Amino acid sequence: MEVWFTEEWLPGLRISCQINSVVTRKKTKYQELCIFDTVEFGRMLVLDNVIQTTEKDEYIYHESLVHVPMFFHPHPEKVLIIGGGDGGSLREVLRHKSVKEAFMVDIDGEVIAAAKEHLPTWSSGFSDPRARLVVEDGREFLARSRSEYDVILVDSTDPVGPAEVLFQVDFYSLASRALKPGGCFAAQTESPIATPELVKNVYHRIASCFPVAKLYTAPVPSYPGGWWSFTIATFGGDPAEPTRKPDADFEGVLKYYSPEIHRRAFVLPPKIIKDLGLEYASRQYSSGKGM
Ligand code: AG3
Repeated sequence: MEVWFTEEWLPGLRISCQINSVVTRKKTKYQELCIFDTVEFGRMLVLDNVIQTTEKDEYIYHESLVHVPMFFHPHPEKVLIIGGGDGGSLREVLRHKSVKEAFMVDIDGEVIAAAKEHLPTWSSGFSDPRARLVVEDGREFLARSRSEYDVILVDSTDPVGPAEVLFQVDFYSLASRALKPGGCFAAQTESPIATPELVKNVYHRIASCFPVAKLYTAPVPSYPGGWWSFTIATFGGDPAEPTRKPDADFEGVLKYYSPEIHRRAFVLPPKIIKDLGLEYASRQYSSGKGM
């Protein structure tokens, strides 16, 4: 008998994946957690029926979310990840040898426990002495921080349920206050194809709290529309231009990120620039300066 998992991407559009086995399935205090072994995407984490991360394409998402801000920052030492309980973002952060402490604050300790047990590819950083795992509401954690972090990353679920607060202006202004001068912020900001209105609103909320905010994208085949956005925000400088390259200060081999991909991730097609109201991006075109 064939078993399939289906996520509703949009009313009228679903994605289905055939499952080889159900690794675990439980109701946590916050959400329903499932880990499947799928035929095409390999191991997959699903929360409340929404695909969070898959073995096949997680490197594209995590390397994009993490390395664009981390290679923009000249010397990131103290990093905060909000969400990201599977560990994929933490794993990537810890590859930067400059990092002395990396906090991962997830509201759901059962996601962290399940990742430790069943998602070893993602959670390999949990045992690193620089890792600080905290089970708490990310907004509350942030509200206590002032000028503390070099980089803050938001690796959240979609803006429904527990993650809704992580998409509000109030949260972005707490993030801007929690960064050191010269710090930078990046968040996953949903699908420019499936939910452009949402991406537009979220981008502009972030942009209202920082002097510089830019949208960048990457293909993530298991997420709605297959194309995903991220927003990076800084207090100055152009985040599309990395200040460092992967070198001796970086551990291991990259699968998606390169300095070239970094710059190109910011190049957006005219329709997205217009639909999302990203005037800065068309100015870049018309000035003839490219990226
Ligand atoms: N966080 C982003 C997941 C969003 C997926 N949305 C969807 N499938 N509708 C993923 C966490 C990975 N560390």
